[in-house]
Formats: sequence, C-alpha cells, structure tokens
Amino acid sequence: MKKSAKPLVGIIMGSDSDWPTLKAAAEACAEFGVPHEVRVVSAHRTPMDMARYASNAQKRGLKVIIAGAGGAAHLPGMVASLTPLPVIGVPIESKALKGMDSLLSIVQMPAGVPVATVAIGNGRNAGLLAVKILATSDSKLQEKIVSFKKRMAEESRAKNKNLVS
Ligand code: RP5
Repeated sequence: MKKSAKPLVGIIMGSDSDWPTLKAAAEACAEFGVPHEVRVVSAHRTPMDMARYASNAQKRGLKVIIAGAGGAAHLPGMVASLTPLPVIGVPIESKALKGMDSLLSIVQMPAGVPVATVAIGNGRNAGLLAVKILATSDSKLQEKIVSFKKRMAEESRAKNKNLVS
C-alpha cells in the first residue's frame, strides 16, 4: 500500500482508548493494500468535528466508514445519519457492562439509517467487511479475498485434522 494513496476507508473512534480494538481494522485494511485513515472524533466530546468529518467524507473520496465507540455509543449511528456512505459499527468492550451497552447502542438503529454492526471488540471483522465492500467494484481485491478465504480454510483443516476420529 502506497503511503500517499488517497484513503478509501475512514476509521474513526470516540476515544484513543478505543484504538487497541480499531487497530485490528486498520491492520486488515493494510493486509489487503486498502488505503485508510484513522481519526478520533467523539459524538459527545467533539460533536461538531464528528459532524464535519461525516458530512465531508464522501466528497473527500472515502467509500466506507468504520466507527468504533463504547458505552453510550452514538458515534456510528450519528455518522450514518450524516453520510451516504456505508458505516460499519464496532462496539467497544466497556468495563461496566462488557460492551453490551455499546452493542445495543450501535445495533438498534431506526429503519432508514443502517449501521452494519460487528461483534463486540471485533475490529478485524470491521476491516474485512470494509475490504469486501470495496471489492464489489474491484476485481483484483476480489481475487485477494478469494485467496484469503482459501488460506483460512486450509489453515483450519490443517489445525483440526488430528481431531477427526
Ligand atoms: C466513548 O466512551 C468512547 O468510544 C470510549 O469507548 C468510551 C470511554 O472513553 P474514554 O473515557 O476512555 O476516553 O465515547
């Protein structure tokens, strides 16, 4: 992936404390050579920055937004309300409620404003989903995904072959 390439995926989070989870999304993008950017924009602490980011995302050339937040996790839904781009929500595992609060805040969107929500703490799946969305209009990327899936199947068979009786 070229450093200078224009980002196609925007990875945003409510706090830098979310980065250990969202890092896996950035790594998945990097693994497939998908240019991405990373920002902290909070729905509560910096709402105007969040609104500006979401409103400008499409004209800046982004194609997908991954938004992670924890607790009263309004960021993915608010961003989805302000952009025509697909938004993938990542519920962060919170201390008090183990991320159930984050999950329910993100997944229960009203009809008309979808957020594709991954499992609590699963930044990697968010990154992979973003890559898959981009691959629908990029045949080279599609080929990389097909190879990735083959490798995953082979690794799984190799790991589990001794368990078959
Ligand atoms: C949310 O509050 C963030 O997404 C984060 O998961 C949570 C806690 O933030 P910090 O207090 O760690 O900054 O807005």
